[in-house]
Amino acid sequence: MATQLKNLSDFEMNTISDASAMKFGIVVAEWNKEITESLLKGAYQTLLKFGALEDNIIRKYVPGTFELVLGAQLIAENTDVDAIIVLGCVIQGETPHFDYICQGATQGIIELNIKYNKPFIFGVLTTNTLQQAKDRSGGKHGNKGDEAAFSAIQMVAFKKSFTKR
Ligand code: DLZ
Repeated sequence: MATQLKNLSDFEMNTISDASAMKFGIVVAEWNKEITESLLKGAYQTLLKFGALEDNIIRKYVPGTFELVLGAQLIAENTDVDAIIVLGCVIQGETPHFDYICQGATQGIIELNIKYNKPFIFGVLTTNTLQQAKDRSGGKHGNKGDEAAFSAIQMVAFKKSFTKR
């Protein structure tokens, strides 16, 4: 689990599928925008690096991580994307608010995966400090946005591998 052991941007080049025929949605929380814009940059550039076309990537913003679930559901219902990546950053404060937002977002994303039978990828940083978030959004531990994009490509390829002939 600990990210000290793994850089979030590390991957085996030859294990990632070609994304040129895939369509993606990305929902970005505006809370902690400095961090979430870096997550978006990582995710977007990684999708392009593996062949995704700019015209096949939809980006939408919501106010905070709590709204990511509805944002992702609305993309699923109104577009034909193959996968949706949600990007957010929740930083521990003085009250239990952190736990409620994280619990709501995680449970909501799990339910969307099952309801729509398509990948909804959890690219949300949940950290104790702003520095930990910086370290994981293009800093010394890599970029969770990159990791979310790899996972989206791999899950779309996984789903397509079951297509009936
Ligand atoms: C209210 C709130 C707080 C305290 N902290 C964060 C945070 O660290 N990261 C984040 O993405 N959003 C936070 N929010 C906003 C909630 O996600 C949500 O937008 C509001 O509670 C309105 O529903």
